[in-house]
This record gives sequence, C-alpha cells and structure tokens, in this order.
Amino acid sequence: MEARLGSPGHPAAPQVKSRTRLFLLRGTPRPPQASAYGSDDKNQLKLCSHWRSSCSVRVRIALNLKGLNYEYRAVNLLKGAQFSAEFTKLNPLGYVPVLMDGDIILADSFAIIMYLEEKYPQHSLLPKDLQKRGINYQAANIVSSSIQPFQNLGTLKYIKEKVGPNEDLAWAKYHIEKGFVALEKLLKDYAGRYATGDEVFLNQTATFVTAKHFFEPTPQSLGLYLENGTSPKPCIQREEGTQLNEKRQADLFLAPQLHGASKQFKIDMAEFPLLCRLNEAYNETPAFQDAMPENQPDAPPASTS
Ligand SMILES: N[C@@H](CCC(=O)N[C@@H](CS)C(=O)NCC(=O)O)C(=O)O
Repeated sequence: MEARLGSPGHPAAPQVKSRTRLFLLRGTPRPPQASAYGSDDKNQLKLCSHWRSSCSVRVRIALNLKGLNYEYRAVNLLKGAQFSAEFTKLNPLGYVPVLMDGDIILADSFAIIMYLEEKYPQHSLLPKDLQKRGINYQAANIVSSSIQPFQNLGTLKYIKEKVGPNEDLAWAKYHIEKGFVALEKLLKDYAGRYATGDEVFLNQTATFVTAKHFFEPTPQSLGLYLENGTSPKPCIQREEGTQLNEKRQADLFLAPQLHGASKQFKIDMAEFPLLCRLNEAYNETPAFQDAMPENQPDAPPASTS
C-alpha cells in the first residue's frame, strides 16, 4: 500500500499517481518523489490536489475534458499538509489546487482553467457566443467567490472557534443557499443539458470517438490521442449549425459545488430544480464523475465524500 502524506513512514511525501488522459484510467502508482512537490519529469503536468477539494475537482474535470495526462499529487488538507514549508513555496495561501507545467506553477482553479484553455484549445471550455461566455464567467465566479470561500475548511474552522462549535454548518448552508438562489435565476434562460445550454457549431464536419468520449478534431487533439495509442474513428458527420450539448467553464464550477452541497452540507436540493437537473447531467458524464472526490487515489476507502 502506498504511503500517504503525513503518514508515519513518509511524513512529507505526497501520494503520487499518474492519471492518464482519460477518466477511469488511473495509471500506475509511482513511488514517492525525493522532493515532495518538485518536478522530476518536466513534460508531465502535475496537479497538487485533495480528494474532497471542490476547487481541485474543477481542474480535474478540465484536464479530463481536454484529454490531458497528469500526475496526481495528494495534499492532505486534513493533516495540515497545505501549511508545510514545501507546499507554501508553491502557494503561499496554503490552498489546493496547484498545477505545475514545467517551470510554470499556478495556484487558483480559475487561473489554472484559463491557462489550460489557452494552452490546450481542444474541447473549448468557453462558448464562442460572447453573452454565453460572460454568463460562464459569472456563474463560475458566483461559485468561486460567493459560495466556496464561505465553506472552505479554514473558514469553517475559524467560525467554529470564534463564533461557536456548532455554528459552522448553518453558516455554510446560508451562503450556499444564497448562491444557489442566484445561480438558479441566472441560468434559467441559458441552461440546456449543461449550464449554458447548447452550442451551435458552424463549419464542423466530423466528430471522433474513442472508447469513452468524443472530441473535436483539432490537430492537437488528434495528435494527443494518436500519441496515447488510441485510434480515433470519425463517427458523426455533423451538419453545419448542428446543436451539441456542451460542457463549459460554468459546469466545471457547478458540478463539485452541487455534489458537495447535497453530500457534505445536506442542502435540500428540492428548492433548486434547475441545479438538480444539471447535477443529474454531471452524474451521467464520465469526465465529471471521474473527477469527483470518491474516485480519487487519496480518498479514504469506501468514501462517499
Ligand atoms: N480561489 C481558490 C481557492 C482554493 C481553496 O479554497 N482551496 C481549498 C480546497 S477547495 C483549500 O485548499 N483549503 C485548505 C484550507 O482551508 O486550509 C481556487 O479556486 O483555487
């Protein structure tokens, strides 16, 4: 069994796993590195992540959708590994996720996702339509600025200590529900199967499939799949203007928030029918499911998060 960060045998060594580009393929566990978070293979993307961190889930979904290989470096937030000298060199705030791409180190899920979007254009996370693009930014920011910071581990610890030992849950629920009311209203005119609905693709003729999902045939995405030994097959001839349900930036932020709201914070989701519907779609989408807490290498056994 692999040592976990903070375990007696390896107090500073994170659990390192290689995750291949496609969900459900977990790759082979690697031995702990000499430097806990430092880079050995410069060409390999690395993600410092915690299984239950919703901010990490957002990035894991982006990596999955874009079909990118990455190495999973677990940071045990429950044991305070985020405050270690080694980790705070990467992110002085002591938060996951952190992405390492060669010498580039980025902390903050929004920044990471925008970076990935620009560097790896396959499966664009932003719609071409400017208004929908703006709605994606707004929905993502409602989650990342007006909900998640109020339910963050450190915040809840502070509320427990300074306000009262049983005040944390009510505090978190208040802010989650306030955000959900806003999201429900914001998305009502845009949502389709996913948060900002269907996208009209122009001049697109074919989609390629692998065993698990389709992707858009950019030179980069084709190269990536061929490199990984998967032979993509053209399967759908799409007519100009064909509508396609697409997963966009807003979905990356909503999915872990909805997952945690019902499982961890016991929010009554009956109040939020549109968000419930989106959550069902996320539950049926492999790239999202693979990124969820219970499917991570550092999740406790039989975790339901
Ligand atoms: N704005 C940051 C927030 C990061 C953040 O709050 N991460 C949480 C996990 S979701 C964390 O590391 N918490 C550790 C702590 O509170 O000590 C982002 O989007 O990445």
